[in-house]
Amino acid sequence: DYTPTKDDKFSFGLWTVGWEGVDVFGTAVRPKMDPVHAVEKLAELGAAAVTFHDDDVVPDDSTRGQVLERFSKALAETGMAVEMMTTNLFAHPVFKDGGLTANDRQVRRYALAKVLRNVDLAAELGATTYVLWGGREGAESGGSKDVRAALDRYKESMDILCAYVREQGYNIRFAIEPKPNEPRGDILLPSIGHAIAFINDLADPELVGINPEVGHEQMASLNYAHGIAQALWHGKLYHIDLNGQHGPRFDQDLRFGAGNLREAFWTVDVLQGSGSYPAYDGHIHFDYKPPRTEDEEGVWETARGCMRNYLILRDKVQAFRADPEVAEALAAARVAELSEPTLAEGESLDDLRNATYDRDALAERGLGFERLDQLAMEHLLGVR
Ligand code: GLT
Ligand code: MN
Ligand code: MN
Ligand code: MN
Repeated sequence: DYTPTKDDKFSFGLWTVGWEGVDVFGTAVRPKMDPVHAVEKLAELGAAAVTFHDDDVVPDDSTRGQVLERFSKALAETGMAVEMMTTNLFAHPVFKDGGLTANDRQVRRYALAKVLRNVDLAAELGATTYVLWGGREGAESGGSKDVRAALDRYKESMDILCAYVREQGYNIRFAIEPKPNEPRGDILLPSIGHAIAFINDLADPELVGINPEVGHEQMASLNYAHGIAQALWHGKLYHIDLNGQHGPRFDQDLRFGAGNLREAFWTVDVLQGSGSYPAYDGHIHFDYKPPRTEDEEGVWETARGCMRNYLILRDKVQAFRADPEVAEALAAARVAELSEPTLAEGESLDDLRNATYDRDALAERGLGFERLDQLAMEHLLGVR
């Protein structure tokens, strides 16, 4: 009946259900939510873990210890884990030109110190992933940001953070979250591909992967399911932010399954291990915003919806993959043939060059992709 349990490994950012609804055009529509209440409620709904920014939970003042104690007690009582933590390097005005890549060196030093302090907290709470979303790392105009210098500074910080985690012996990996724009006009590391290329130039690339968000890739008209498949291929999918988005427009952060439902289906297919590839085994993490129209009951409805939609889609994907007619259509579409090396073992380039190819006959063959896609659609529509 699509009721989640802890084995499903669902996880929520505390800033998601806790979003008060402040947007560019309006003030808060919901009161502040006590993080302890959010943990209790999410546990009751079947989630296994929460994630948060330092500022979502722990104030930067003398009450820090006390607040943490109360929060840890709630985690223990509900059996909820903290699987990921992150740093708020975007809300305070000090970060108006970014954190780790701000032009102002003092701001960069402050930002790095803020991350370091919370990496300690993440280790203490048992989080194994530390996310860096650089929403303010970017520019609105051409001359204001020396992109190559900014990347030098980004790398400098990541190298310092990796060395620190090694030194302390923490069981933590970093995950960079790409986004093309919003709040900055143009954000650095705007897509999955940009981020992976950057990571490969770090001193300790093994410690750094990515945390791609559905809507962020779709804002750039990119295919999320393809994006995470490539990230898995590189061994870089360290974490995920699932949500919903209606194509390229402002960041909607809808609940998972809303917006581009077909891409949600293929996303779950990739995460479940499509074809011969292994499944993603991290937490199924939701990063969305309950729309401003909702009161608290509506907020829990959206949280329930994220998990139910994942479970329903998981069912649909499994049924699709188990359907004999789908197996036939896959064979007709030569999908498995793509796993055969183009040059067989022992073959020379001359074998390849000297073979005869009946170009017209090859060109004539249809691929039958539409039949395969129609079958997927019918599973998704619930008529198969
Ligand atoms: C912010 C952003 C998200 C990021 C969060 C992590 S913060 O809500 O919109 O996409 O994942 O820093
Ligand atoms: Mn996100
Ligand atoms: Mn988003
Ligand atoms: Mn968001």
